[in-house]
Amino acid sequence: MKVDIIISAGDIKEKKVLDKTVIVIDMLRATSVITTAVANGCNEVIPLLTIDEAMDLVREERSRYILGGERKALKIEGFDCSNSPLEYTSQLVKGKSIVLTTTNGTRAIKGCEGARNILIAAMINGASAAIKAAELNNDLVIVNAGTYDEFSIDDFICSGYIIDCLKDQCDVLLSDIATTAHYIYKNNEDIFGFIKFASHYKRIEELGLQEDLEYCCRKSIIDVVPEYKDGNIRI
Ligand code: 3SL
Ligand code: MG
Repeated sequence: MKVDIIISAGDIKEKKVLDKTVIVIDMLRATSVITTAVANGCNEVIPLLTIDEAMDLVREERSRYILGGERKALKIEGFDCSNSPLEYTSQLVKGKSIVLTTTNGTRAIKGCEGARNILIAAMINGASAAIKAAELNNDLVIVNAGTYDEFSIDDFICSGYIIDCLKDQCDVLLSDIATTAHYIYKNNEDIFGFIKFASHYKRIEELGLQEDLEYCCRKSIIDVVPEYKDGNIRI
């Protein structure tokens, strides 16, 4: 299986993802939110690009939905939840549809339309995402959401972790960037220690969200792998 990496939502090219398996990563924090919400029993997550689209969708049946997401890492006015995975408890999300709009993560997911399978992953479900990708037995592109169209250390090292898990499952042919991500991970397996260098880590820390950072760095504590298909994310 060939494995490649795209470094930000702004770098996705249709021909690179077409008919491939894609794993989308925004470990800080959108794909950690989605994985947690799905594992905690929500019906679906609907990723949308804009606040207006999200508001319009929930207007008629407000109680069916949880509106979640962020702009500049902060909760959006009129929304129920911000983009903290710890808010998406089973008590809150069970049986609900979550409408999510975030700066980079939801854009990365929607940007991969055209891929054969679009898996959602983070550190917290990395091993299961690798197993699922191996089962799909198709060339793999790991799409990093990145931060404001720039390379992001956090998503890159998470890619390295998933590649490491994938190597236990099947033979892989890594592109140069995938080899680099794996090398970085093997030399920095303490994710929490390493992502301190990421600019987005500093932003989340400034907001006092230390618990989010610790949670998002945990390895493979969840075994579900959400998949985006026809506008919805489900198991
Ligand atoms: O950019 C995104 O999609 C978010 O995950 C960023 S934040 O961590 O919520 O600020
Ligand atoms: Mg991010």
